[in-house]
Amino acid sequence: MDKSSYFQTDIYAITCEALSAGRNNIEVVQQLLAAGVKIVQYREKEKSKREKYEQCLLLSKMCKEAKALFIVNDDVDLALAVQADGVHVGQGDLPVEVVRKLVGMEMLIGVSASSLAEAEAAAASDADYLGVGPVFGTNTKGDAGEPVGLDFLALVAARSVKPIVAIGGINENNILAVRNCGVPCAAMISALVSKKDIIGQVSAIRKIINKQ
Ligand code: 3NM
Repeated sequence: MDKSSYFQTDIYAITCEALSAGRNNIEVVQQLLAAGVKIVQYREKEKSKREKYEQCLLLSKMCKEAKALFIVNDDVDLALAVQADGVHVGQGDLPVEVVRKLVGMEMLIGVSASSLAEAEAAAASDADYLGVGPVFGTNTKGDAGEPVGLDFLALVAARSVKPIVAIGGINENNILAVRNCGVPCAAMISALVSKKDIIGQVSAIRKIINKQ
């Protein structure tokens, strides 16, 4: 599968060990991959670079074996060191054109956008996809800002020639509304990693999507 067609898949899972009900990121990603999730982002705010590196080395290998994309949040050096498929940067990180110079042409670059100006800049940049949010309120990211809402998501989706990943407060109760905005791919942290039965949760979400 061409790398950018992964963003037509339904679920973009993001790690967060602190929300993972006592499990580590490796155990959680094992479950996500067993559930058939095809995009995994490593996002970990509470570990040293060395600890993140050790986890990412293993996760990168696990994702390759499962034919899932492995994307590293923020750390361009970490993404390069573990030969990740992609790196995701926010508005406060290095500019996309600088990231592109560092990672070369092969690696996917995702960039977060929460306003039309940011979405337009991302569209004109070397980014491969846009993360748009927070769509709904979320407790997972303290500085996520006010929700952008579904109308905004639909507007950005209609204008964008690049794939969009919706993020922020998405769960089994609102994922259909997200998809109805023309955005097939939803990023989720708490709605996945905090569940005891991750495989069951992914299958419940997919049942909802497939009933559409
Ligand atoms: N980025 P949950 S919202 C990591 O709006 C992140 O860019 C956001 O976690 C953005 O699925 C967010 O638990 C947190 O709401 C998403």
